[in-house]
Amino acid sequence: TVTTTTPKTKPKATLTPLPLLGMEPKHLVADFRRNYNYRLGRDDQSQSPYYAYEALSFAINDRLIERWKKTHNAYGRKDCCKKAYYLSMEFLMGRTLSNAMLNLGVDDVAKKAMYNLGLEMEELLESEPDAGLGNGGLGRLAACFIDSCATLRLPVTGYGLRYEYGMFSQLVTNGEQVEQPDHWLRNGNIWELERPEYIQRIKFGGRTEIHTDEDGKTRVCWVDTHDILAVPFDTPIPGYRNGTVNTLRLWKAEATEEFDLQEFNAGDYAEAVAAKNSAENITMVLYPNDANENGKVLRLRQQYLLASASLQDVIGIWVSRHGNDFSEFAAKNCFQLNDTHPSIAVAELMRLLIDVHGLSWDDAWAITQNTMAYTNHTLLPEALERWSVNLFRQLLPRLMEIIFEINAHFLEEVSAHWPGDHERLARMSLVEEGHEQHFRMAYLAIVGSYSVNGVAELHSKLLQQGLFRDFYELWPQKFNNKTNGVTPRRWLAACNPELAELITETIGDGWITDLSLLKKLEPFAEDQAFRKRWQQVQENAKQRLVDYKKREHGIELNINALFDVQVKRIHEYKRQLLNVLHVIHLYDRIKRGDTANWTDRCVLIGGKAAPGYFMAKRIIKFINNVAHVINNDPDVGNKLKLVFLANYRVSAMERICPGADLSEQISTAGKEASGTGNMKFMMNGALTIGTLDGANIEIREEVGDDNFFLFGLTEDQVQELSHHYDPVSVIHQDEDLQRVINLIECGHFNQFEPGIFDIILDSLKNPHDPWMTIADFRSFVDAQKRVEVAFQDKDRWNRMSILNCAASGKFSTDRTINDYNNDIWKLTPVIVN
Ligand code: T68
Repeated sequence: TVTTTTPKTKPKATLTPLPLLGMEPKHLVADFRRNYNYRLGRDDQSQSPYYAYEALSFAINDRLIERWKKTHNAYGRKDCCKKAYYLSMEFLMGRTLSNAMLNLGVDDVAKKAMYNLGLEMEELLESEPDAGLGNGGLGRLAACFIDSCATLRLPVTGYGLRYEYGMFSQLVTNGEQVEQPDHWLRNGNIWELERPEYIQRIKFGGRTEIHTDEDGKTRVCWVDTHDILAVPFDTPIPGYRNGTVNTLRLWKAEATEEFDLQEFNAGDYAEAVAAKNSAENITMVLYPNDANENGKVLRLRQQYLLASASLQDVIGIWVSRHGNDFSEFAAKNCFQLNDTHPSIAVAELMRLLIDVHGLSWDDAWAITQNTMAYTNHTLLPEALERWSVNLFRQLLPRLMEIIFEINAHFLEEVSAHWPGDHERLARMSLVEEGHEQHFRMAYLAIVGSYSVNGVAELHSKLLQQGLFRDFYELWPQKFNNKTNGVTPRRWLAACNPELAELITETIGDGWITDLSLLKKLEPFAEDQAFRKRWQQVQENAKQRLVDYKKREHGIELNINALFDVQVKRIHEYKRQLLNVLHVIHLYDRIKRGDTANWTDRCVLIGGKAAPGYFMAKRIIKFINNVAHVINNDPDVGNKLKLVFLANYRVSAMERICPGADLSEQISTAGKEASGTGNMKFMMNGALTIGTLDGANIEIREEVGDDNFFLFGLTEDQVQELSHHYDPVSVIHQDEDLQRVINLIECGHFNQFEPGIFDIILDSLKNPHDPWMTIADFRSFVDAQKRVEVAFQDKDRWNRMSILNCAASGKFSTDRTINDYNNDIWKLTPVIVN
């Protein structure tokens, strides 16, 4: 028999702390085995590398959580240090495991541990699904930003949505894009932690009433609402080897309990369960449109859920410490709005401060205008969000009232500044009049913020001189530039370990957290032995890309060819068509026998088209048809290959950018806000062929004219030419171009599919073609010839490649985030022991 003695008084709970988890191979091996056998219940019989991935991930995640709690405590101890919140509808995180191991400093150790267990790390990493919760650059920027914030020890939380389905995965059938739902959570997500204790309630629908308190104060009440719950799921975001682990908090929509009860009691059991789904649908799927507003109710619900849940979360913590004293709120909190998608936060903060916490309009407005900051990511008019006022009236009646009131106050300010200027008043109003009224969300964001920034020098300048000119004239001090970047941890250290090792061996490892140190590589461009090693590393990276394509897609690439890569969303302004016209021109030269001094070339194009964007989908079909003809023509052989890379995504870029020779950044000048793929390629030693657009301009400034292949009209020239653009006569005057167009017109690439490329020809020949593809053809072909000459001189190419990498220091998000912090957020770094 066992006797137990119970102490008289209940002992204090001692759940924490535990001794720190070990970081040696033996510790990881032990934890891996425990997870594999007990948490996952597997044995040697299960061959799937997926379980091995999960078992290792649990071990790594436990180590993140230790540091996460310490970070949380450190932020708390700092007597409410100022914090920033990055509000974004998209966080395009990609995979987590390898980045987590790198940042924790256990990457080598874990590799050894897995090796000792007879497992291949590569295979294990490959079985992690991408978290594809974003469309493209904007979502990936948010992911790079939170990596840099943690690395810079800044107290910044990311707030977003936990979509059940991320960016669709792309199949290509008969040359056409077919979308497949991306149920990335199907096997669970070991990196997230549900936090039911921070659930928030979100109102929709209903109506407003004015209530008068005993003291005669009036208060607006938003009543008869259909509420839903926002449930937070947290993911740890580790800094680079500094003990800091920040939080990415993603909201999931769920039905409320009484919502079920009412319906159940009415006897409509099945209907009640079905209605529950309609609440949970809100965070079901990521909208796959980049650069296009679409005005759908579900999208507005998503936006409001993000804004309201995140603000309530922050205010809840504030009130728990300061009660209803908001005098210091703006000094301690800052919300960065990632485009206008979360801009309803401006009105929601007003609502919470006034209706819920009893502040006056003026006090609430002063706080709002001192806490919100807005980043714009596009000049394209079709991307600017406008919401129907009627939709607001039905879905968010209280927010509609608040926006009208903000507008009334704002227009008074405009009138005072420009008395009698009615046109300007109409231009600047938050309400666009017309057949139906619309709210202009970008204007709401500008009016409600103390900072407005673009994402590259040219883009910020064009915002000030064009799109937001009136606002710039009113408040020049609000406007600023923050040139984008990418995190060097994922985009160099993790994705290109061999190059990273060569760099570290040459200049030390300081570059990983201070990328400007890459400058030290510059003198090595003149070192013959170093150039040889650089070339070998680049060739190995190409070989890995070749092997991968062969293994996964059965595609044979010629390693000696120039790898000419364009990967990004498919959009007319990005001009994948210009790239294909050049490929057809090369094909035509081969067919004509004009191949003296030929440079073999593999042109790789990848990217997803928005499912509703017909032209973009037709461009994918065009690329695939041209590829089919060229790749099967025996006259072509190894001279030229065109490959469409299906299902381009974060994890694909991690393989692609180390193996690229040439990076195509060929948008029409003035259309690409910044670009960030351009930076990833440069960092990995690819050379750029590009227009004077977005961050290309700054890339060229950093690396020098001699090491950049420039072509095309400038933004000014595009503007000027638009008044008298005549593509047909340009075609007539250029024999090569004429031949290319003829080949397309005669159906060479669509022999059994008559007419399918007519819309492409029509758009190219249209004098109103805003992308001016034909105008830049000749200059592009000439630049491509300069690329070939450079590529044939291996020594020169290697020198240029080294110089590109050496000059890429500016394009680290560590620099970008330091700029945000110094100019906008003004946070103090917090050291975590
Ligand atoms: C991109 N924008 C810019 N938008 O195109 C790119 N849009 O130049 C820039 O480098 C990048 O942002 C980061 O600043 C986008 O990626 C979207 O994805 C998007 C999504 C939904 C709605 C509108």
